[in-house]
Amino acid sequence: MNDIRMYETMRWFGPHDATGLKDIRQAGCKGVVTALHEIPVGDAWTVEEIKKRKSLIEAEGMTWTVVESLPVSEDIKRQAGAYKTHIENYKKSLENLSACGLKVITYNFMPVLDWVRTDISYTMPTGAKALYFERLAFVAFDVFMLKRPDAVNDYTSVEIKQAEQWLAASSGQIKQQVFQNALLGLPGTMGRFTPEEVLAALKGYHEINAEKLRKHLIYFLQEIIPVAEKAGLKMAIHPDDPPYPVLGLPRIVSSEKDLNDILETVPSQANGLCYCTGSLGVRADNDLIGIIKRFGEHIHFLHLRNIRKDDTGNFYESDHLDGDADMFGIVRELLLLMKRRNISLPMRPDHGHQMLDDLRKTTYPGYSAIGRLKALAELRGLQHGLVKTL
Ligand code: DNO
Repeated sequence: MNDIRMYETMRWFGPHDATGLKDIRQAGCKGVVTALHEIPVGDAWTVEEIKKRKSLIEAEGMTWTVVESLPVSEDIKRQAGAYKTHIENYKKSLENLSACGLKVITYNFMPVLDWVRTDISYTMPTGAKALYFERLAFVAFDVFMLKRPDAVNDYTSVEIKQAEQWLAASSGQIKQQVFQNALLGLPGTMGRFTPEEVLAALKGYHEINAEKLRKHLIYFLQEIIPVAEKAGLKMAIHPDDPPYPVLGLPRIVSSEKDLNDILETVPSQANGLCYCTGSLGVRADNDLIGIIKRFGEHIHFLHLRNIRKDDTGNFYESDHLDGDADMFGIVRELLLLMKRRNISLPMRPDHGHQMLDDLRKTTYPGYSAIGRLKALAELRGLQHGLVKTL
């Protein structure tokens, strides 16, 4: 068993995705990562709908390997409104997914916003476009454009002054872009929140600090993990992106300590992680290789991506083999882990640059076809070489 490899997959957002199943197959993937994005968050997924989606994938010679995501409603995160019904629906969805042969379920526990970027077409020296988070642009958005009440308390006076200068120096077009990008909705949609919607959603978290949110996550896990266990499913929580509080909202899946708390409080093989190098890697205190060493038994899904950060809080999504994360060391450690566990973990190249023909297409930010194809090919090559050395 010396050459266990990662199980290569790509994310597909469903039948309307510009990157189709045939493209994913041509990229050499055996598996597809997807979700029933059209079902309202909080509702149960029926066997019928799951089977329909599954058969589309199987008709192209691939498997539906991972569910990403089975989303957790804001009511569950806030423990308000219909949260009890939503948890029952979540359990039902898990049972139904298991009945259809699904095994790994990814989700996150980030309040309101999933990921946040200020620029979705940051030009790389090659001309390809990347996703970028510019700290001052975000502070300017929060304090001066969104005008979130109390936002000034979350930044230093120096940052606020600099954000004011950023604002004065930026063209109307740049400001407009930052405003729109920061309000982008979930990955896989082109929809965005209105400022009023975000401000209203933030109000719903007024009384919820990190400690409270953590309690809500633990409650949720205590409810659903036994169901997942029984159904033979592995839950994989996705880390926060970026891994720190945003817009005054608490975030509790950001650091190694957070991961440890989650795994320790609800001990079960079914309670696991989506190991996302791009999200965790934004924090300099996250030891990416150490996390594999210490939590490897609970890693059920891999998102491989690289970023380059500076010490003022900016980061952009760099080439997969060329960023702050030591991708060589990471893939090597993952291969050792899989060998130890005698398991092939599903992996997807997370995001990719918009490049070549995709520059002329409208693609989901981060999810154009060619950039991901390139990323996958690079990761595959790295793995191919490394396997021979282990
Ligand atoms: C971004 C993704 C995340 C991820 C969810 C998982 O591209 O990695 O949006 O799908 O956070 O629930």
